[in-house]
Amino acid sequence: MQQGITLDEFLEQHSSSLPAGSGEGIRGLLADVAKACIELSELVRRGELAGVLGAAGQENVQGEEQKKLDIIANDVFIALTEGTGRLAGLASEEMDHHYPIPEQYSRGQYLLTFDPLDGSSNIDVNGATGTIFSITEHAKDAAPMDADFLQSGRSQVCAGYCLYSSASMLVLTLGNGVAGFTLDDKKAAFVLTHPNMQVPAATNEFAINAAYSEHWQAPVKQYISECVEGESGPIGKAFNMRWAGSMVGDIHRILCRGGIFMYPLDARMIKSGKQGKLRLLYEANPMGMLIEQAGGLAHTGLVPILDIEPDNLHQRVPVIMGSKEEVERVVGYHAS
Ligand code: AHM
Ligand code: MG
Repeated sequence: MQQGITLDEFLEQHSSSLPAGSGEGIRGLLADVAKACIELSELVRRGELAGVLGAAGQENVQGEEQKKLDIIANDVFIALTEGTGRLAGLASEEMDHHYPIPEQYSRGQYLLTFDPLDGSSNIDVNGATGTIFSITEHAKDAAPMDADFLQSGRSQVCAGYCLYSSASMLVLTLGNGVAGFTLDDKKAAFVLTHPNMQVPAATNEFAINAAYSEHWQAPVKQYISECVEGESGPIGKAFNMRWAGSMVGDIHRILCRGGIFMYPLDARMIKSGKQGKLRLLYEANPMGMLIEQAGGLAHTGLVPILDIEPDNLHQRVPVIMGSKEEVERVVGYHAS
């Protein structure tokens, strides 16, 4: 892969990685997604100057408080994709049901599922945030229903995220490795800076919100206490801990230097009938595809994330992903 080429040039060179006949449509769609990410990057950077900070004063379908930027980000994505003829529909964390393409526009053959602004509790404190997206095919002529979005992670044609941080970066997989592009603000274009991103198999860095440790289940309690025991413990390594408060921030670090990220099932979730915190379609599947494509593993503790057959648009799952050796260790603790 040639560093310094733009996302458009990269997509032109790599369209053979995409399913036969889908090259043009996917390239156009990814260009639309990139445009939306550039618009959001500008808004995030301007922050209070753009009047985008703070709460929106309403909740999403999952009862979570929405920030102004959650809603703005959702609207930007819809506005830049609905009239292109490339999408059959969109679904996001911020909408109760999928968004059908309005009748005045032609319908395309792809479905876009996305988390418009991940890590939204970081917005008001200038922390890392991001947009996560996943593209699947809609192989029917009829307009999609919610049920058409319920495709397993293995069906994703491509997936990625845009990180809004000290630099904005778009990280993408077309199912043939992972490439990272840095936003050149001056050119308003993403430029390939991180070809062939790989998650090292070994790591000594974990990411988990340790404030919930009293609620964790036995395998996670065991694993983290062994990490904290360091060199004298059973793993025999001194560990470091990081928690960005934004999955995009944490997964980006893991794609750059390795690590294990966990948002496990815990006793509070079980009590309230939830199967996890992170959403399968908007967060776990796209990030799982990126991590697997970079040589890592993405698991719930019981099954590989990408093998799950979704049963609900807003389904939540436990998430354990990153460097292979440590994910295998935690999965092993679940098995025993
Ligand atoms: P969001 O999509 O509503 O922002 O929620 C998902 C985020 C993840 O990015 C992050 O890993 C996690 O929630 C942080 O949760 P917590 O505040 O419990 O640590
Ligand atoms: Mg999120």
